[in-house]
Amino acid sequence: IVKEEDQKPSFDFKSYMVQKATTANQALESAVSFRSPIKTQEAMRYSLLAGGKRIRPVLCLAACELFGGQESTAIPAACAVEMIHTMSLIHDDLLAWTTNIVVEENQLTTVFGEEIAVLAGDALLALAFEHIAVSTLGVTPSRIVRAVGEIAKAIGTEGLVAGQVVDITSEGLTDVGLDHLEFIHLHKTAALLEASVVMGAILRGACDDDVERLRKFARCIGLLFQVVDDILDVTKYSKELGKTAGKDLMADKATYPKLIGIEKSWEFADKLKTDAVDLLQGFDPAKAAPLIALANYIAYRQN
Ligand code: GRG
Repeated sequence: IVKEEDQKPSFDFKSYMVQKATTANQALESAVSFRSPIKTQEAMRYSLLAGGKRIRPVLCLAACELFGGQESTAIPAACAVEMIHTMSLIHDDLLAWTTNIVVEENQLTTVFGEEIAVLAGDALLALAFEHIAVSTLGVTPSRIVRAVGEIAKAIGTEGLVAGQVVDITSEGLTDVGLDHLEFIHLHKTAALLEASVVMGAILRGACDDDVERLRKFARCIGLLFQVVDDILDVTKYSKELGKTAGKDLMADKATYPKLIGIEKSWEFADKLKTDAVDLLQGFDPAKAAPLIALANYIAYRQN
């Protein structure tokens, strides 16, 4: 796809990402301090502070700032989405572990064992809710309750769990169509991006119309994230002639390139990115610049 000059040249996306990710990392570090029982705390810190692009917290902060909010308003919610993201990766890895799929040496389950990994995931899930409820300051209780409702919906049977269930029960099926694939991605990936963005907006007091506009934006970039991921998988795979065990096991998995081909997958990605950017028209361009740049980043990233 042809890279468009959606970003204002004055906006330095790289510095923005570094600054917001640093804020998120510092807040996460102090949210999961050392305390007893030390084993679970260590495991939580090991997985939460291991790195990662921090896209979800940055989206949450950027959405809050779109409406003139401060970082401090949305930082507990931003940490909470990263805690949920991390716990979902832990539980996803556990599934691979229990089904004997080759796992990485530094994975939580390998380092701490299965029982501690389950508990660390559970504790992160609980901490996410505690953190939004207790640490969000200067925001009305009704906004906090709405934000909590959004994140809860993104996790359960209308969100991540639904996506994961449909994904695992589709493995090996030969008749997985586009609607089915879209359902999986909208729930497994887009739901948490949606909660991140929408919580940032709600906590700052955005009106319902704006919240719904941002919800659509987030769904576009969530799906975009996964379409690009599918394309990158294929392009990386064709470069790696050695083919790893993980990729071989994914051979049966439905992906956009498999269902519609690489070219149409790029066209779809391009449309999703354009739709996402269009949804931000009408907002203050300077304040919308970070979210537009994030959409571009998701579309053009290399990993
Ligand atoms: C949350 C209760 C609860 C259950 C979880 C296991 C499960 C149910 C869902 C699986 C969700 C899953 C693993 C989705 C994939 C999400 C995804 C796109 C991961 C990659 O995100 P990046 O690239 O990762 O943002 P980094 O490493 O940068 O943080």
